[in-house]
Amino acid sequence: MRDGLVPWPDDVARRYTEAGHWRGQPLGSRLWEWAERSGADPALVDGDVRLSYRELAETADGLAQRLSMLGLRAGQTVLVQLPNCWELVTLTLACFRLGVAPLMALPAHRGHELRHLAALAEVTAIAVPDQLRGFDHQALAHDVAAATPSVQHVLVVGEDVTDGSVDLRPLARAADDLRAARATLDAAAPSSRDVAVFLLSGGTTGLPKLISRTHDDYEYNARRSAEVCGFDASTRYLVALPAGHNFPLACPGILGTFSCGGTVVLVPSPEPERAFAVMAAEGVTVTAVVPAVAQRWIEVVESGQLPSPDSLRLLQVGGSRLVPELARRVTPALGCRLQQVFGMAEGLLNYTRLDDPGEVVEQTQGRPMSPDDEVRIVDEDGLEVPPGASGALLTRGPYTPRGYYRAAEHNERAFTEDGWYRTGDVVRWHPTGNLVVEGRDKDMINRGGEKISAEEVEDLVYRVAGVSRVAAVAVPDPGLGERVCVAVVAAAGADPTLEGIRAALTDLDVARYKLPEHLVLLDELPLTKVGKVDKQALRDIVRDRQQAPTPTERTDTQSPEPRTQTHQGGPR
Ligand code: OOB
Repeated sequence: MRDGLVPWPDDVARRYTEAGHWRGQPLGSRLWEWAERSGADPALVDGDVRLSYRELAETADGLAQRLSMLGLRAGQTVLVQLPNCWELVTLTLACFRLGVAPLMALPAHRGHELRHLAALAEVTAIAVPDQLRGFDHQALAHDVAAATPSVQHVLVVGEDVTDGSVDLRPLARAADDLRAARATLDAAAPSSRDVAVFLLSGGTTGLPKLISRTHDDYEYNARRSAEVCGFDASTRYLVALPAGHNFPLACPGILGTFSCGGTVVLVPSPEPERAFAVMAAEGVTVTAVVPAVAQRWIEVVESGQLPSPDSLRLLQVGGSRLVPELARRVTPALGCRLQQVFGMAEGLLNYTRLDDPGEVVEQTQGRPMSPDDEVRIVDEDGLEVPPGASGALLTRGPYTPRGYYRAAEHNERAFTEDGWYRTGDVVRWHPTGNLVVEGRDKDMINRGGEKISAEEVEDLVYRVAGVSRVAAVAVPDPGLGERVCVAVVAAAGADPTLEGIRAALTDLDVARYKLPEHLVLLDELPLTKVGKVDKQALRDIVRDRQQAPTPTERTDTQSPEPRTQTHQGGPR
């Protein structure tokens, strides 16, 4: 087993196996079970590329064989930063076959994030597109490779594969000798207790943590999700969110759809024009989105810009809080059922069920999917709160790992001694036995489902000239739920501006979604009695500032520079 992994205790693992949750089988061998069951049925659609189950298995085997000729071995890791494309799916499956773990970065990540991930996991290869939305990922991947001694290959998907990169596409085709390739891969199959995939934590401290998901636990994650969500061979699932995120990957997502013989359809983004056209053309029946996307889709239909997607039966919404008012509009506008999903890359998944009454689907975030998910809601002293009261959510279960990868110190805080994961979410039980997410006690900003660690933003802004002290908090936003606000105490004589801070962070090669969108200049930060920044008091100050007229509108100001600044025209 890899060093830095925190396994489940043996007796617990035995229990999960006896219960049938864990099958003792690597995900790569499931691939061939699927192919034998659904052979000629369509498995994957990406534009003009269509792969049947048999073709998918053969392509993954061929790719696995060629990656192994490049030197990739079981126990290694590949940093994967690909957009939604068939190559991402086949590469993931090829890695499963080899026992190589794909580490799922997001297309929005830049050098700051990728360098950290590549070093932490000591990745052997990096897989990127040549270009994406005008950004040169290939050049960035080579920069990261140069800074990371373990990296041996940059694998590139695209037309413009430069010298020194490996063109991935020609590798992703069936092996010349199908049987031999399959037999060799079967013989070297990884243990089901090994890491299948690394997911990223939203992170509350510094840079993202790595979540190791084993073949056993992730296979169960996808298969049980598919059961709860009523997936079957007629399911046509649209991947609209970034495919490396847990939600579209395995909740039930791509792997859950494969587990029951349905079809996975890929689009590059949830942008409605394209997504709706593909849904119509491919007869998509289910998809997963974040609330900000659900809102946009509802609006384009309600305003008559686009007809509602006819074939859609189920819309899964999760990743951040869905307000009941928006939840109520889903079915009338989109003509499909709503399912709320409260999940996390760390494991625990809660779903409203398909036969739940409207009230439950609109007002709660569902209940755990597994009979062996354990949930506790506790107060500040770690004691269970009375039924219906809100408190901090702790969880353990058959697909919630007992620790982050290579993060011993952090694990002491994030997990209790007896293995409960402190989710950082504040929840309560609804009388119907479902969970309601009330808020969180973790220092994180949830920007339309994209999780941003306040501490990471603070660490970065501290590096900007003219900043003496900084604290990052979320400010409410009607579209995205939250945006990043930084409160800054300027250094003597300095006059930091929002645009200056954004430019400095861009120079540090930080993903764009983390750039602060509001700045509040203060003479001092509010502190708690023990001298820590009082984030609650700070949120109140920020809210009051935003409600007050801006200094430029005031007549009594001496300051030529507004004290509260908001970024205009940023990405939605
Ligand atoms: C999903 O996973 P992550 O790892 O990006 O983020 C997890 C965190 C949760 O701890 C919670 O704070 C928040 O995102 N969250 C929600 C929510 N779903 C997630 N907050 C309120 N309401 C919800 N429905 O976001 C994720 C993973 C798998 C499936 C769905 C979402």
